[in-house]
Amino acid sequence: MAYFETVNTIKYEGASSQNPFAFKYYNPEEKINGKTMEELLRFSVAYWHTFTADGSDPFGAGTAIRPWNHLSGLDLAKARVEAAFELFEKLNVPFFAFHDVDIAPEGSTLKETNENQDVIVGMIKEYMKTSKVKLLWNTANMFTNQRYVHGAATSSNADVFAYSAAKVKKALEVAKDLGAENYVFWGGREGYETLLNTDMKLEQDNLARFFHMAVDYAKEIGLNVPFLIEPKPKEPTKHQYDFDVATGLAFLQKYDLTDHFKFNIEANHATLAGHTFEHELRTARINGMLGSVDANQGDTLLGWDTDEFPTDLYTNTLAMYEILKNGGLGKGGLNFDAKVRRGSFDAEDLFHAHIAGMDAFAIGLKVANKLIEDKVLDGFVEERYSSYTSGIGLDIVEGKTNFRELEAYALQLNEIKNQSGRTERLKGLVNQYLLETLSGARV
Ligand code: XUL
Ligand code: CO
Repeated sequence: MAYFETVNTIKYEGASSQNPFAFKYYNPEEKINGKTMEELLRFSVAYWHTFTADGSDPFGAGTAIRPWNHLSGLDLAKARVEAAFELFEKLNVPFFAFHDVDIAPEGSTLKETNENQDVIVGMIKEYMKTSKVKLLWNTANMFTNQRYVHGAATSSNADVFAYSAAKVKKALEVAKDLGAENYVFWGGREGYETLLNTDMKLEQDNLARFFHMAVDYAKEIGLNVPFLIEPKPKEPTKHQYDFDVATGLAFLQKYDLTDHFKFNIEANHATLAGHTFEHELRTARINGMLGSVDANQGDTLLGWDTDEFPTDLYTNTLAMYEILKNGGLGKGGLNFDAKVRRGSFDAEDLFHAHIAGMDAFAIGLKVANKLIEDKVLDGFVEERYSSYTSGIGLDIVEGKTNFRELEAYALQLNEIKNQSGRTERLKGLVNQYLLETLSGARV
């Protein structure tokens, strides 16, 4: 049975196409520096937003019209798998990602929940035998159920810690079974509401203990994939422990976990933390910790995680700039942790949304690649820091000087001459590259 009957396979038709169900810029086979767009962008569909969510928000009921709405329980879960593989194929995406509870309903006991998982994982495995789509990552949802009211691995209740361990144990087995490329930890409730009732040190020590146990178990079952921490500053907690990349990195360093973990960086989480998306990507990149990306965007007028499809060309360009500078995403990908707006309730909107996001990232890739090829920013940055390539600057970076020598040097300086940072000139150049790449004037 077809769930999306009105939509055929989405093909690349080029920028002049007027077909709403065609890619205008994303051409999976087009090569950029020897690699195809498909290999460089590694797009992934988020199961939870696309198949499980119903368009409800804290103020209103679900609006999404989906061909599986009349079903429930395991029948619903099975229909979603069928629909998912139809959509993956029609969009020609190479990856998908899910939480345990997205794919199968929770039972009344942990044992029953695991049995439900087994049924659906078995079905997904069958589909994966004949489909090219792979699992970018899976994760355990340890935030929706009431039991996580005080957190999961950072709960004040040791029974919840144990239950959470059982959930991640199962999810790691699923990752192994389905050949996942990564495993993600998003600590939605690993934080606090008020310090008045919180033993912050014990909670953070316990989180580290939990991660070490996960590393040990993965080793035991032969699951050799990067573990990814997904930082977010808040929501649903007031303060989430892995606030941003810098905070997460300090945590991983303190608890000797850097060998096993990298970061899954989400654009909307970056902006909630008061950073740009590219800041978080850069912080991870320069520390060798960029693992994967949750591709979406927020809204500057809204102070929460709106998870919109990433259509902002400027931001996507700067994001792709960091990703290319990183030498790509390795085993990571661009996972659309993004949902159609509540008013976009038709099933076909799922296609429009992904097409818009994929095209927008393809543009970002092309522009970023040109900026790098022409050394537009690199050339400027190199020149800007050239004082560190000779004389006193070289002594500083080579660790060959000290305060006494630097004072002697400063005392004989008659004048300090700075150079303009040229912010506006560079912003203008990025715009020029964007427009010229889009119009085909710069190829
Ligand atoms: C929540 C969020 C999650 C993670 C996976 O803000 O981003 O969906 O990506 O748990
Ligand atoms: Co996310």
